[in-house]
Amino acid sequence: MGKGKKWIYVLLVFVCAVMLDCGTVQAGKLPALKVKGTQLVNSKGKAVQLKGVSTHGLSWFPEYVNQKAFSHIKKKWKANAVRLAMYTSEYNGYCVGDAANRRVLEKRVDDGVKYATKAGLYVIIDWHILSDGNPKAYQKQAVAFFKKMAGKYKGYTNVIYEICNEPNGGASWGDIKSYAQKVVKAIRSKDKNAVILIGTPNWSQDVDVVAKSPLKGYKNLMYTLHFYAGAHGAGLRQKAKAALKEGLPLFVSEFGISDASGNGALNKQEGKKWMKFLKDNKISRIGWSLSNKGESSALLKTSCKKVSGWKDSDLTPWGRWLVKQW
Ligand code: IDC
Repeated sequence: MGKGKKWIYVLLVFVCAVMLDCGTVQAGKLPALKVKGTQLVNSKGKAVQLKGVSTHGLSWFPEYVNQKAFSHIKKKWKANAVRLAMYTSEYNGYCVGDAANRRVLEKRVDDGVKYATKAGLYVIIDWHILSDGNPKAYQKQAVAFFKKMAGKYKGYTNVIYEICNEPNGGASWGDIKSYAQKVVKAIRSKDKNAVILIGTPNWSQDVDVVAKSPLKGYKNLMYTLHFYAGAHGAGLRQKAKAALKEGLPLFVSEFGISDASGNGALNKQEGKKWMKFLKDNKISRIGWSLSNKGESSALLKTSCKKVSGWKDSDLTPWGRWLVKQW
Protein backbone atom coordinates (compact mmCIF):
# COMPACT_ATOMS: atom_id res chain seq x y z
CA MET A 1 0.00 0.00 0.00
CA GLY A 2 1.33 3.43 -1.00
CA LYS A 3 1.71 6.12 1.60
CA GLY A 4 -1.27 8.15 0.31
CA LYS A 5 -3.57 5.14 0.20
CA LYS A 6 -2.54 4.16 3.69
CA TRP A 7 -3.69 7.52 5.05
CA ILE A 8 -7.04 7.24 3.34
CA TYR A 9 -7.43 3.80 4.89
CA VAL A 10 -6.55 5.13 8.37
CA LEU A 11 -9.03 7.98 7.93
CA LEU A 12 -11.77 5.57 6.85
CA VAL A 13 -11.25 3.37 9.90
CA PHE A 14 -11.38 6.46 12.10
CA VAL A 15 -14.62 7.73 10.56
CA CYS A 16 -16.22 4.30 10.94
CA ALA A 17 -15.15 4.11 14.57
CA VAL A 18 -16.64 7.52 15.31
CA MET A 19 -19.89 6.61 13.54
CA LEU A 20 -20.14 3.38 15.48
CA ASP A 21 -19.60 5.21 18.70
CA CYS A 22 -22.29 7.74 17.91
CA GLY A 23 -24.68 4.96 17.08
CA THR A 24 -25.31 6.31 13.59
CA VAL A 25 -24.64 2.99 11.91
CA GLN A 26 -26.34 0.94 14.56
CA ALA A 27 -29.69 0.96 12.80
CA GLY A 28 -30.34 -2.35 11.18
CA LYS A 29 -27.99 -4.19 13.49
CA LEU A 30 -30.74 -6.37 14.87
CA PRO A 31 -32.33 -8.88 12.51
CA ALA A 32 -35.53 -7.65 10.91
CA LEU A 33 -38.56 -9.53 12.21
CA LYS A 34 -41.63 -10.71 10.39
CA VAL A 35 -44.80 -12.58 11.15
CA LYS A 36 -45.28 -16.16 9.97
CA GLY A 37 -48.55 -17.81 10.90
CA THR A 38 -49.16 -16.77 14.50
CA GLN A 39 -45.46 -16.41 15.21
CA LEU A 40 -42.88 -13.64 15.20
CA VAL A 41 -39.82 -14.96 13.31
CA ASN A 42 -36.44 -13.81 12.03
CA SER A 43 -35.45 -13.75 8.36
CA LYS A 44 -34.59 -17.46 8.53
CA GLY A 45 -38.07 -18.25 9.77
CA LYS A 46 -36.87 -19.09 13.27
CA ALA A 47 -39.27 -18.23 16.10
CA VAL A 48 -38.34 -15.09 18.02
CA GLN A 49 -39.82 -14.09 21.37
CA LEU A 50 -39.35 -10.54 22.50
CA LYS A 51 -39.06 -10.11 26.25
CA GLY A 52 -38.76 -6.77 27.89
CA VAL A 53 -40.15 -3.94 29.92
CA SER A 54 -42.39 -0.98 29.26
CA THR A 55 -41.65 2.50 30.42
CA HIS A 56 -44.37 4.18 32.48
CA GLY A 57 -45.84 7.24 30.74
CA LEU A 58 -43.18 9.22 28.87
CA SER A 59 -44.97 12.35 30.09
CA TRP A 60 -44.30 11.48 33.71
CA PHE A 61 -41.24 9.22 34.03
CA PRO A 62 -38.88 10.31 31.26
CA GLU A 63 -35.79 9.95 33.46
CA TYR A 64 -35.62 6.21 32.80
CA VAL A 65 -35.16 6.82 29.09
CA ASN A 66 -31.39 6.96 29.12
CA GLN A 67 -28.54 4.98 27.56
CA LYS A 68 -27.28 3.36 30.74
CA ALA A 69 -30.75 2.22 31.76
CA PHE A 70 -31.45 0.64 28.38
CA SER A 71 -28.05 -1.05 28.26
CA HIS A 72 -28.68 -2.38 31.78
CA ILE A 73 -32.01 -3.81 30.67
CA LYS A 74 -30.25 -5.65 27.88
CA LYS A 75 -27.10 -6.79 29.64
CA LYS A 76 -28.19 -7.38 33.23
CA TRP A 77 -31.87 -8.13 32.88
CA LYS A 78 -31.22 -10.12 29.68
CA ALA A 79 -34.20 -8.54 27.94
CA ASN A 80 -34.28 -7.88 24.21
CA ALA A 81 -37.01 -5.25 23.96
CA VAL A 82 -38.29 -2.06 25.49
CA ARG A 83 -41.64 -0.33 25.03
CA LEU A 84 -42.01 3.46 25.01
CA ALA A 85 -45.47 4.20 26.45
CA MET A 86 -46.67 7.57 25.19
CA TYR A 87 -50.06 8.36 26.72
CA THR A 88 -52.41 10.25 24.43
CA SER A 89 -55.17 11.69 26.59
CA GLU A 90 -54.01 11.65 30.21
CA TYR A 91 -52.33 14.64 31.83
CA ASN A 92 -49.64 16.01 29.48
CA GLY A 93 -50.54 13.35 26.94
CA TYR A 94 -49.71 13.75 23.25
CA CYS A 95 -53.23 14.72 22.16
CA VAL A 96 -54.20 16.97 25.05
CA GLY A 97 -51.10 19.08 25.53
CA ASP A 98 -49.87 21.92 23.31
CA ALA A 99 -47.38 21.83 20.43
CA ALA A 100 -44.43 22.29 22.80
CA ASN A 101 -45.56 19.23 24.77
CA ARG A 102 -45.80 17.22 21.56
CA ARG A 103 -42.26 18.21 20.65
CA VAL A 104 -41.03 17.14 24.09
CA LEU A 105 -42.74 13.78 23.77
CA GLU A 106 -41.45 13.19 20.24
CA LYS A 107 -37.95 13.97 21.44
CA ARG A 108 -38.37 11.37 24.22
CA VAL A 109 -39.50 8.81 21.66
CA ASP A 110 -36.53 9.69 19.44
CA ASP A 111 -34.15 9.41 22.38
CA GLY A 112 -35.71 6.11 23.39
CA VAL A 113 -35.26 4.68 19.90
CA LYS A 114 -31.66 5.91 19.82
CA TYR A 115 -30.77 4.39 23.20
CA ALA A 116 -32.58 1.13 22.45
CA THR A 117 -30.84 0.84 19.10
CA LYS A 118 -27.43 1.38 20.63
CA ALA A 119 -28.20 -1.07 23.44
CA GLY A 120 -29.28 -3.71 20.88
CA LEU A 121 -32.93 -3.76 21.90
CA TYR A 122 -36.07 -3.92 19.83
CA VAL A 123 -38.20 -0.89 20.63
CA ILE A 124 -41.96 -0.50 20.56
CA ILE A 125 -43.43 2.96 19.95
CA ASP A 126 -46.70 2.73 21.87
CA TRP A 127 -49.67 5.08 21.24
CA HIS A 128 -50.97 4.64 24.76
CA ILE A 129 -54.68 5.30 24.58
CA LEU A 130 -56.48 4.80 27.89
CA SER A 131 -59.15 7.29 29.05
CA ASP A 132 -59.77 8.15 25.38
CA GLY A 133 -61.24 4.62 25.11
CA ASN A 134 -62.01 4.60 21.40
CA PRO A 135 -58.90 5.02 19.20
CA LYS A 136 -61.00 6.90 16.67
CA ALA A 137 -61.10 9.83 19.12
CA TYR A 138 -57.62 10.87 17.98
CA GLN A 139 -57.38 9.07 14.66
CA LYS A 140 -56.19 12.10 12.73
CA GLN A 141 -53.38 12.73 15.21
CA ALA A 142 -52.42 9.03 15.19
CA VAL A 143 -52.20 8.90 11.39
CA ALA A 144 -49.95 11.99 11.33
CA PHE A 145 -47.79 10.74 14.22
CA PHE A 146 -47.18 7.27 12.82
CA LYS A 147 -46.54 8.57 9.31
CA LYS A 148 -43.86 10.81 10.76
CA MET A 149 -42.32 8.03 12.86
CA ALA A 150 -42.36 5.49 10.04
CA GLY A 151 -40.73 8.01 7.71
CA LYS A 152 -38.02 8.59 10.25
CA TYR A 153 -37.43 4.97 11.22
CA LYS A 154 -38.02 3.08 8.01
CA GLY A 155 -34.39 1.98 7.90
CA TYR A 156 -34.49 0.63 11.43
CA THR A 157 -35.09 -3.10 11.71
CA ASN A 158 -35.65 -2.89 15.47
CA VAL A 159 -38.59 -0.46 15.56
CA ILE A 160 -42.10 -1.82 16.12
CA TYR A 161 -45.29 0.27 16.10
CA GLU A 162 -48.11 -0.28 18.59
CA ILE A 163 -51.01 1.78 17.33
CA CYS A 164 -53.49 1.69 20.24
CA ASN A 165 -52.72 0.42 23.70
CA GLU A 166 -56.08 -0.61 25.13
CA PRO A 167 -59.35 0.26 23.43
CA ASN A 168 -62.10 0.31 26.06
CA GLY A 169 -65.37 1.98 26.99
CA GLY A 170 -67.30 -0.05 24.46
CA ALA A 171 -65.06 0.61 21.45
CA SER A 172 -66.09 -2.18 19.08
CA TRP A 173 -63.78 -4.23 16.88
CA GLY A 174 -65.48 -2.51 13.94
CA ASP A 175 -64.26 0.89 15.21
CA ILE A 176 -60.78 -0.35 16.05
CA LYS A 177 -60.46 -2.15 12.72
CA SER A 178 -61.44 0.93 10.77
CA TYR A 179 -58.92 3.00 12.78
CA ALA A 180 -56.23 0.35 12.30
CA GLN A 181 -56.78 0.31 8.54
CA LYS A 182 -56.04 4.05 8.37
CA VAL A 183 -53.00 3.95 10.64
CA VAL A 184 -51.52 0.80 9.09
CA LYS A 185 -51.95 2.37 5.64
CA ALA A 186 -50.11 5.48 6.85
CA ILE A 187 -47.22 3.43 8.24
CA ARG A 188 -47.04 1.26 5.12
CA SER A 189 -46.83 4.36 2.93
CA LYS A 190 -43.36 4.81 4.46
CA ASP A 191 -42.31 1.38 5.68
CA LYS A 192 -43.38 -1.81 3.94
CA ASN A 193 -42.13 -4.24 6.54
CA ALA A 194 -42.14 -3.02 10.14
CA VAL A 195 -44.08 -5.16 12.58
CA ILE A 196 -47.28 -3.40 13.70
CA LEU A 197 -49.19 -4.28 16.88
CA ILE A 198 -52.92 -3.64 16.94
CA GLY A 199 -54.95 -3.26 20.15
CA THR A 200 -58.05 -5.37 20.66
CA PRO A 201 -61.46 -4.64 22.24
CA ASN A 202 -62.08 -4.61 25.98
CA TRP A 203 -58.63 -3.46 27.19
CA SER A 204 -56.80 -5.62 24.64
CA GLN A 205 -58.39 -8.83 25.78
CA ASP A 206 -61.03 -9.85 23.22
CA VAL A 207 -58.59 -11.41 20.78
CA ASP A 208 -61.13 -14.16 20.06
CA VAL A 209 -63.47 -11.56 18.57
CA VAL A 210 -60.68 -10.13 16.39
CA ALA A 211 -59.73 -13.61 15.16
CA LYS A 212 -63.07 -13.80 13.35
CA SER A 213 -62.19 -10.84 11.13
CA PRO A 214 -58.58 -9.65 11.23
CA LEU A 215 -57.24 -6.98 8.86
CA LYS A 216 -56.61 -8.19 5.32
CA GLY A 217 -54.06 -7.17 2.73
CA TYR A 218 -51.06 -6.41 4.96
CA LYS A 219 -48.24 -8.57 6.27
CA ASN A 220 -46.45 -8.35 9.62
CA LEU A 221 -49.45 -7.42 11.73
CA MET A 222 -49.95 -8.78 15.25
CA TYR A 223 -52.72 -8.27 17.79
CA THR A 224 -52.20 -7.44 21.42
CA LEU A 225 -53.27 -9.40 24.47
CA HIS A 226 -52.86 -7.69 27.85
CA PHE A 227 -53.22 -9.35 31.24
CA TYR A 228 -52.70 -8.63 34.93
CA ALA A 229 -52.47 -11.97 36.74
CA GLY A 230 -54.13 -10.57 39.87
CA ALA A 231 -57.31 -10.16 37.84
CA HIS A 232 -57.04 -12.33 34.73
CA GLY A 233 -56.52 -16.07 34.54
CA ALA A 234 -57.78 -19.18 32.75
CA GLY A 235 -60.76 -17.37 31.19
CA LEU A 236 -58.52 -14.93 29.32
CA ARG A 237 -56.07 -17.67 28.35
CA GLN A 238 -59.04 -19.46 26.82
CA LYS A 239 -59.70 -16.43 24.59
CA ALA A 240 -56.04 -16.43 23.58
CA LYS A 241 -56.14 -20.14 22.75
CA ALA A 242 -59.26 -19.65 20.64
CA ALA A 243 -57.57 -16.80 18.74
CA LEU A 244 -54.38 -18.77 18.15
CA LYS A 245 -56.42 -21.69 16.90
CA GLU A 246 -57.93 -19.40 14.27
CA GLY A 247 -54.42 -18.29 13.28
CA LEU A 248 -54.31 -14.84 14.91
CA PRO A 249 -50.73 -13.68 15.73
CA LEU A 250 -50.62 -12.51 19.35
CA PHE A 251 -48.20 -10.21 21.17
CA VAL A 252 -48.39 -9.45 24.91
CA SER A 253 -47.23 -5.84 24.79
CA GLU A 254 -48.17 -5.22 28.42
CA PHE A 255 -48.67 -7.43 31.46
CA GLY A 256 -48.30 -7.51 35.21
CA ILE A 257 -49.09 -9.84 38.09
CA SER A 258 -50.78 -7.19 40.27
CA ASP A 259 -54.47 -6.40 39.89
CA ALA A 260 -55.66 -4.50 36.84
CA SER A 261 -55.32 -1.12 38.56
CA GLY A 262 -51.55 -1.68 38.59
CA ASN A 263 -51.60 -2.04 42.36
CA GLY A 264 -52.68 -4.52 45.03
CA ALA A 265 -51.34 -7.97 45.87
CA LEU A 266 -49.19 -9.88 43.39
CA ASN A 267 -50.53 -13.21 42.20
CA LYS A 268 -47.34 -15.14 41.49
CA GLN A 269 -49.13 -18.45 41.17
CA GLU A 270 -51.33 -17.21 38.34
CA GLY A 271 -48.31 -15.37 36.96
CA LYS A 272 -46.47 -18.69 36.64
CA LYS A 273 -49.36 -20.20 34.70
CA TRP A 274 -49.26 -17.24 32.34
CA MET A 275 -45.51 -17.58 31.83
CA LYS A 276 -45.86 -21.24 30.97
CA PHE A 277 -48.61 -20.38 28.50
CA LEU A 278 -46.48 -17.67 26.87
CA LYS A 279 -43.40 -19.87 26.68
CA ASP A 280 -45.33 -22.86 25.33
CA ASN A 281 -46.79 -20.68 22.61
CA LYS A 282 -43.63 -18.62 22.00
CA ILE A 283 -45.46 -15.36 22.64
CA SER A 284 -43.54 -12.10 23.15
CA ARG A 285 -44.08 -10.25 26.43
CA ILE A 286 -43.45 -6.84 27.91
CA GLY A 287 -43.77 -6.18 31.66
CA TRP A 288 -45.27 -2.97 33.10
CA SER A 289 -43.54 -0.65 34.26
CA LEU A 290 -40.06 0.82 34.49
CA SER A 291 -40.67 3.32 37.28
CA ASN A 292 -40.43 3.78 41.03
CA LYS A 293 -44.04 4.88 41.43
CA GLY A 294 -45.60 3.70 44.70
CA GLU A 295 -47.61 0.85 43.21
CA SER A 296 -47.00 -2.89 43.04
CA SER A 297 -46.69 -2.92 39.23
CA ALA A 298 -43.63 -0.65 39.38
CA LEU A 299 -40.36 -2.52 38.84
CA LEU A 300 -38.34 -0.24 41.12
CA LYS A 301 -38.82 0.53 44.79
CA THR A 302 -40.09 4.04 45.57
CA SER A 303 -37.03 4.52 47.74
CA CYS A 304 -34.76 3.84 44.74
CA LYS A 305 -33.79 7.10 43.08
CA LYS A 306 -31.32 5.59 40.62
CA VAL A 307 -32.26 5.87 36.96
CA SER A 308 -29.88 3.10 35.83
CA GLY A 309 -27.40 0.59 37.23
CA TRP A 310 -29.89 -1.02 39.57
CA LYS A 311 -29.08 -3.80 42.00
CA ASP A 312 -31.46 -6.60 42.92
CA SER A 313 -32.23 -4.79 46.15
CA ASP A 314 -33.49 -1.77 44.15
CA LEU A 315 -36.22 -3.88 42.58
CA THR A 316 -39.70 -4.47 43.96
CA PRO A 317 -40.93 -8.08 44.46
CA TRP A 318 -42.52 -7.82 40.98
CA GLY A 319 -39.29 -6.47 39.50
CA ARG A 320 -37.26 -9.34 40.95
CA TRP A 321 -39.86 -11.85 39.81
CA LEU A 322 -39.93 -10.46 36.27
CA VAL A 323 -36.21 -10.35 35.57
CA LYS A 324 -35.94 -13.99 36.66
CA GLN A 325 -38.45 -15.00 34.02
CA TRP A 326 -36.08 -14.76 31.09
C1 IDC B 1 -51.52 2.75 35.09
C2 IDC B 1 -50.32 3.18 35.92
C3 IDC B 1 -50.74 4.18 36.96
C4 IDC B 1 -51.46 5.35 36.29
C5 IDC B 1 -52.62 4.81 35.45
C6 IDC B 1 -53.35 5.90 34.70
O1 IDC B 1 -49.73 2.03 36.50
O2 IDC B 1 -49.61 4.64 37.68
O3 IDC B 1 -51.94 6.23 37.26
O4 IDC B 1 -52.13 3.88 34.52
O5 IDC B 1 -52.53 6.54 33.82
C7 IDC B 1 -53.23 -0.78 31.88
C8 IDC B 1 -52.76 0.42 31.15
C9 IDC B 1 -51.71 1.18 31.93
C10 IDC B 1 -52.02 1.16 33.39
C11 IDC B 1 -51.94 -0.28 33.89
C12 IDC B 1 -52.21 -0.42 35.39
O6 IDC B 1 -52.29 0.12 29.86
O7 IDC B 1 -51.66 2.49 31.44
O8 IDC B 1 -51.05 1.93 34.07
N1 IDC B 1 -52.91 -1.08 33.14
O9 IDC B 1 -53.49 0.05 35.71
N2 IDC B 1 -54.04 -1.71 31.43
C13 IDC B 1 -54.29 -2.60 32.43
C14 IDC B 1 -53.56 -2.21 33.53
